[in-house]
Amino acid sequence: MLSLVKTMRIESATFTASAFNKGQLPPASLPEIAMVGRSNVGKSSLINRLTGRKGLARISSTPGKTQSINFYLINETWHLVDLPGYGYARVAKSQRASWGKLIECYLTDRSNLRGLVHLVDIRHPPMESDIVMQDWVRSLGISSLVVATKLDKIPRGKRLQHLKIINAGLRLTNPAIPFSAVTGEGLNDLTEALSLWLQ
Ligand SMILES: Nc1nc2c(ncn2[C@@H]2O[C@H](COP(=O)(O)OP(=O)(O)O)[C@@H](O)[C@H]2O)c(=O)[nH]1
Ligand SMILES: [Mg+2]
Repeated sequence: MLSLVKTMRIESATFTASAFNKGQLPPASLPEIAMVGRSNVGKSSLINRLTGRKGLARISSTPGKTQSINFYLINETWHLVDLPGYGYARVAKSQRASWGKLIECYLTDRSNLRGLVHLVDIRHPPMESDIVMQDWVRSLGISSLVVATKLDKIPRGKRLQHLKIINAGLRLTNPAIPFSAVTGEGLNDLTEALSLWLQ
């Protein structure tokens, strides 16, 4: 089907700010699209693939590294926002609580938030923390979509089955977008969805 949406081209992408607490959040003046998901699910990799800038967001093999909310200015007009990973057990409890609080602050009180991309790993059924996050986002009335990451790690013949489990587990009405930061599969569907939010 011919798409009616003119998919955005990302001409420029620059890191603008990190916020470790509510007071450090930049003014809510530009439209924002945020990424949320468990530690290590592939948020930074998705941001780098989406923007075509390999080193823009730090990719870490050590889960639980990103403690801040990171803001990236796209095309001088909107912010892509990388939220701290949730659900990683091996960090200090006090630290975990403060990340939770920061995500909560952001998601409950950000007037310029146009949409939230919720990332889950296509290899596994949604975890309890993913289900809680999805239900909470829905209850807040935030526009959201789910991206199933690391598509390249699942053989083609098994992908549909994995997606079904994710769609059912999170009780999605709009199915998850399968995505690979390695191959770029799913990138067009994702950018099209983001373009709609930014219109
Ligand atoms: N094969 C594969 N690996 C990925 C993909 N996305 C992320 N990874 C890997 O998963 C790990 C965590 O990625 P990262 O983007 O830092 O996750 P974050 O903690 O959610 O920001 C890194 O080792 C990445 O190279 C993907 O689409 N395919
Ligand atoms: Mg990251």
